[in-house]
Amino acid sequence: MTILFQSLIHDPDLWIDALQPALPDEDIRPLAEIDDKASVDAAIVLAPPHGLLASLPNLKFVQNLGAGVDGLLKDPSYPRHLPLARMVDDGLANKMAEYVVLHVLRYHRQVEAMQFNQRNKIWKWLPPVDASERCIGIMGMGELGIAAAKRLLGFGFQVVSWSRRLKAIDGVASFHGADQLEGFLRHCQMLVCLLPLTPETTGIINRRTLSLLPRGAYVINAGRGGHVAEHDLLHALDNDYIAGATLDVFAEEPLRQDHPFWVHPKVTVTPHNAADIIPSRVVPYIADNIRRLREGRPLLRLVDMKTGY
Ligand code: NDP
Ligand code: OXD
Repeated sequence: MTILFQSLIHDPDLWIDALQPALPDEDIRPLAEIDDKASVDAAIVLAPPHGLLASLPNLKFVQNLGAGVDGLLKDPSYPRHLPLARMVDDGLANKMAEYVVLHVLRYHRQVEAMQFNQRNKIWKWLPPVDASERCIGIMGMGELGIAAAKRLLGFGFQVVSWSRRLKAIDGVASFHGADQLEGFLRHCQMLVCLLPLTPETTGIINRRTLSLLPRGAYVINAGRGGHVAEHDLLHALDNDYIAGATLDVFAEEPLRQDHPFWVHPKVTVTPHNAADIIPSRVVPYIADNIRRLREGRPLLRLVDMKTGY
């Protein structure tokens, strides 16, 4: 049987070269080299074209090359009965924690104000704020949220979190469930979104939830673009309720040329690169799951189709 490798952004040759030594007995091929769809029984994919996976009659297992599986599940023909593993990796979590720390510190240390002053040759002392006086809220306290929270605690920030189920993490005040969202938001001087995109979380950063943040709060979204009601965020930025936003993910990617986020003075745009995987780190996880599949052992890091993450 054959393993299909397909990715919208990764070089298949590079990945197959990395995978093959870990799975020497497997026939791993890029989409262009699959002659017989019936030969494929496992697929390693990132953002496959809609319909592709449903067209593989003997498919038994899907390994997503990312942590978020919303892109796969929005394909109406996606074969939801098959086991789907997502990417969970310390390297990815470290990268995301770096991204969160980078932008939290940028706001905390007023870097934008200093850059403005430098451009205008203004020597101005800005009063410092102690990290212990800033409260950072993390929405989505999974693999990535926990890694980010731990780093932020190390800088002395107050950290609060919001998840579906209660969390017990030293130093973090945990809020959970829809009923506690408002209480959580009221604490967040900086709101970091690391949620998966599901029907429950779509549009969760909207006019109402933004208005529950303290005036002058910042928003950092590295979850998915679909979490943000873009017009509501622009409105809150333009009327000075929200002080700034750092956005790595967008409803439509790449961000279209005429999108107001590109030029908005309070918005930092990054091109969906907060965290990415590297072959040397994740090949062992992928290979382990393929071996488990072959040996009929339980697969790891599976998505719960009921919750969608
Ligand atoms: P996890 O599945 O480990 O964690 C998801 C978290 O979100 C959990 O804490 C979960 O709660 C919480 N959650 C889910 N649904 C709800 C809800 N309805 N209400 C409250 N909390 C909810 O995911 P990861 O941390 O691995 O990844 C999170 C997301 O980050 C990915 O889905 C992806 O969209 C995004 N991502 C972005 C990248 C980038 O480069 N920008 C890179 C990688 C990922 P509970 O713990 O109770 O289940
Ligand atoms: C992911 C991503 O989900 O890179 O892994 O967005």
